Amino acid sequence: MSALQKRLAEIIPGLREEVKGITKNHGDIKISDVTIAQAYGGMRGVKGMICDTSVVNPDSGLVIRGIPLNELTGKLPEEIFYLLLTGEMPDKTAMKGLQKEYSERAKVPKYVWDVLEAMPKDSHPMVMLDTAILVMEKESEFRKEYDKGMKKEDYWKPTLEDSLNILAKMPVIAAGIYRMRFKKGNRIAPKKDLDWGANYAHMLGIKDKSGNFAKLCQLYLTLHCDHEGGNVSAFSAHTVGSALSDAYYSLSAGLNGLAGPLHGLANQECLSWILDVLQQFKGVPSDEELYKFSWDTLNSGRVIPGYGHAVLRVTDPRFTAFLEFGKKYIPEDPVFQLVAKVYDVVPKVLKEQGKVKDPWPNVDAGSGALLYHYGLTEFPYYTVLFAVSRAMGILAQLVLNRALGTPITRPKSVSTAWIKKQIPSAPAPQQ
Ligand code: CMX
Repeated sequence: MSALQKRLAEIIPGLREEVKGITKNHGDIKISDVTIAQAYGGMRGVKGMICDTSVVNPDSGLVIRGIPLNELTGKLPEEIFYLLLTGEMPDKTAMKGLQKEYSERAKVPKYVWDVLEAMPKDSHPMVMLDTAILVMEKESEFRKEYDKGMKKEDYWKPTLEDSLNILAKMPVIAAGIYRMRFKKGNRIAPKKDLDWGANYAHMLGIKDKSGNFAKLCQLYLTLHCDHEGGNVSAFSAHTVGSALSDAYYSLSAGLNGLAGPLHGLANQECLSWILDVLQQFKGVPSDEELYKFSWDTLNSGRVIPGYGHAVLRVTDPRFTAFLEFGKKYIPEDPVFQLVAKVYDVVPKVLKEQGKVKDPWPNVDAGSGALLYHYGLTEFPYYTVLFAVSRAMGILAQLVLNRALGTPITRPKSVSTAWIKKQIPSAPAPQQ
């Protein structure tokens, strides 16, 4: 048993006791009210589920296990996955153990490549990634053990096995998709001595003598790892997983949600918008030109991708981390310069329009420009990078939910006819 499995086996009984005690002794305490507007409005702000891996504070952004994101930007994704699961940073032995697990489990079954190669040549890279994960479902240790009659308190163990198997293979599959879909040549095999993020950069085959692309990959994988439990991808995976569908079904479902333009696909949309601006103005426009272009986007009924958030009400610290990376490594790049300029102009435009609750940039506003600089110019691929990282949070949440025996998700829906009955009738007009 590796250090991670061992540590979880030590922690989980205490977590179960804690949750049992809270629900038994304080289960009646009310934590949320729901208005009609919230019921029609995507349940925004309704507190109705638990997620211990991370919290998103409207006024400061992502906090992972009590640590603000800006204190974690230098960490390796392996450390982050350990932290998400256990609430602790791994020591050297635990880290090495996890890296060894990834390395031993990285071999992708041949049928995955056969399926990917049989897909239409113009399939979206996210469709390819989600298909690859789903087609591997037959490998699920959870399903095998469940079919054998495993005890409920053991559910988390094969779920962790499935999660490690998926995470080990994901960069290999994701890089393979990049090379296949964009005709970059043969797949590149992983190297045993590289960490998870550096290996992904290596397998993508992006030429970069400076080594900064590998640093960007590490940062990218760390920043996108988790964003509490209610976002579309995490919540979809949670709901599917709550039916005891295994990690392959759950993650694939969650990532299908990530592929939506209002969620993870916004990074591809965002770069496309930035490049449109550059093309229209034949370079970085003036503030006035950008101001007008932004208003034109809004007036044509479209959103400005990369701006706004369902929970955040400040600049996303993940955007800040990317901005700092750009300022340090590629300050002269015109696409990056435009991203920085958009940050000066667009919040003003969105505030003037007065509709958005959060006029500030989210994670997707800056990441594409950095990838583009290093030669990863195929922006339909960007959400795949997001997905490889977000798999860590989704799978960590699934393991913990299995450990706690979280029941099947089943909120109550109501009809508009029922809603109308809740509305007090207006007093009769006075004669
Ligand atoms: N540009 C233009 N209009 C925007 C906007 C933007 N960037 N962000 C929000 N709005 C609009 C909404 O469409 C909504 O308009 P209607 O009232 O006409 O429907 C209004 O402002 C109020 O929306 P909100 O309460 O501020 O935002 P929501 O919680 O409904 O939506 C989000 C959040 C992210 C979907 C939205 O801000 C958006 O569409 N942003 C652009 C896409 C994007 O960057 N998505 C990535 C988010 C991060 C991620 O999950 O990956």
